[in-house]
Amino acid sequence: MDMLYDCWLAYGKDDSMKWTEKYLSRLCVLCSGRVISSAVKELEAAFGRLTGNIPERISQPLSEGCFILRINDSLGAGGYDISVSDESITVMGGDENGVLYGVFRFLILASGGYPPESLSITEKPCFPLRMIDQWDNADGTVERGYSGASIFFEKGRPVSDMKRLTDYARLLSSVGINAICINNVNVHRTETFFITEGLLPDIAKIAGIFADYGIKLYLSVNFAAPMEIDGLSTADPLDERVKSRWKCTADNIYRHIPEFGGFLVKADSENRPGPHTYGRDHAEGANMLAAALKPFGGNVIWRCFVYNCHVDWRDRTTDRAKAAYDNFKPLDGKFADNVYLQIKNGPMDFQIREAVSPLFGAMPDTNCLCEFQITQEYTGQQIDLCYLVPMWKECLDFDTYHGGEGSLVSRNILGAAGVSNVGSDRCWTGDPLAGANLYGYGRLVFDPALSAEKIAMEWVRAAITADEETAEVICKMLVSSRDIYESYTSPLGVGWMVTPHYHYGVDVDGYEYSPWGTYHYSDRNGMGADRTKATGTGYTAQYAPHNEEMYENVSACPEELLLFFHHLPYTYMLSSGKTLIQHIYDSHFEGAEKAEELLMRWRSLKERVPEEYYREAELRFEKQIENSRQWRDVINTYYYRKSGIDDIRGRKIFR
Ligand code: GCV
Repeated sequence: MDMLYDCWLAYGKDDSMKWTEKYLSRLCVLCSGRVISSAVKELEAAFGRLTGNIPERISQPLSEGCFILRINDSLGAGGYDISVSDESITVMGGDENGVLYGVFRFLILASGGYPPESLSITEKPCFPLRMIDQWDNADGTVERGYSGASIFFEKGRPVSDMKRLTDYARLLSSVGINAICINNVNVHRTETFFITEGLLPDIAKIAGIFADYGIKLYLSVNFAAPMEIDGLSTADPLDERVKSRWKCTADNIYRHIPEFGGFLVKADSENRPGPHTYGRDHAEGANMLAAALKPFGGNVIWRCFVYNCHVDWRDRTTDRAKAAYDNFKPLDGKFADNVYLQIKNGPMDFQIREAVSPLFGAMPDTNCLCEFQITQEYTGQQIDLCYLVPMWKECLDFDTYHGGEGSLVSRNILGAAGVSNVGSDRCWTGDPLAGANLYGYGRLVFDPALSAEKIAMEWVRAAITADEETAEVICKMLVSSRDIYESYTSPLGVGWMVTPHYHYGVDVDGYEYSPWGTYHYSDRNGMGADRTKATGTGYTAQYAPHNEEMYENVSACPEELLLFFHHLPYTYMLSSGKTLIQHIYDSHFEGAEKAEELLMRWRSLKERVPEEYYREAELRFEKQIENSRQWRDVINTYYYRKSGIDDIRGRKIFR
């Protein structure tokens, strides 16, 4: 048994699921298909782990213990029902995927020590599209990857060993993921050719592995491919030659991969090509690709992460936060029905705290998806502990008020895409505790009503220990970790004080005079970006009236976002009775203390968690402490020097 590698599929890591042997010894499979075969393999693997034996296959349910699989359409796509009785366990799925999800759900909970009486469950996915985006490059690197090399590509080609990919497909489908885009949205030269004859057979092998687990494969494509591959002089989406090239491309892809999902596109963003070059808009660009895929049932997923990355910091009228809405809102209703807009959770870029993107709910006549970042680019890079489910949940639960009270983001989207945190490291995610984010992403987008605590607990019990007391401690560490990270990095939603480009560690002014549009505007009197209509960039007007008023009005603005929306004096009094500057000092001192407590709490578990887990995580907690101290001292010194105001508690601030 290799617990790091097994992640949350560590069946038999202790005695918790011994009671299931009686059922797993006989499998009665009353449905068929490639995904059902994967469900059966999983049950066989679990039984093999527990007993060393292979289950018997029976054609009729028996009364002395058996495991039954069947399909019942009424449960809906991806839905399932698990029922546990003295005689049998039945997993019914609304379709093949539903059966597979039900099997995994049962095994994960049973191996986490959840008792039989709690395992009779009926669930169905909230969204039809539950996607993972890899930012993997053909040369084996991973953009913003902190877990080793790519598991998809090496030396310019797709990998040939499918073992690791099969296990990845198992992990993803076990939490209900049904789509994956396997290459980086920044499509470089080699990856541009993934859609051509030379590479499609290899891509098709990968697609087959994922299809066995009910997961459709997508590719990120280069909008300028007709020029780069076919030598056309243009990539204009309205040019007939361009349209025809994409049609041939789609035709050829589906010949190799009948279950192909479609294209993911980053266009006119961060120097990537796109329709703007030809005076066309995003709808014209996306619809052209959508028309090529439509006959085969494919989709275009078009990213809304579009902004000017060459702004002049002197220009106070431009606000990067406004860009996605400004670009896409006017196009509502103009996209084809197989186009999905992928909107980042916040209007900037995956900061530890941002407002929720104003585009959610603002495009009622367009298919929208929410994009989350599971890989911890700005949130600790799988060194600092940062369980992200609470943040994603806040976004899905956010009331947009478009269409009246109760218009939650989760009701305005058809799915989600999460940027993967996985690489070739033994434990998949660099920090083994970051496995909670991958698991949590899948669970949350399957059912946004779940609490972050419940998800964390399920993961800890399945992946680390079913011992409730130990699991409780780890779960609390996870659930508090986002607030801790935030407290020593980004006061009150200001963001962007990270080391430029690398994005780990503090550099308060690193981005302050850059072309990226990411400023905190600190001066000797105060700090924060004024995004109000009254005196600032007018970003608040992109929200429905209820939210616009809340953000516009400094006393109604949620405190954690104060500096995201307002420029305030250091002497501004917060509801806690502290001044802004005192809050900054306190939060950074406390954050660094809490980072130390994390290590202490982890050390208290030394004898109670598997050794390999313990070691990998301990190393990272030690680094987190150093990181948090550096943040504390740099930020506190910086603001002391700017403001000249002392810490009322007289703690050590370097002058
Ligand atoms: C894949 C940020 C990241 C980039 C990333 C980009 C995006 O800017 O730093 O690495 O590129 O977002 O989401 O496209």
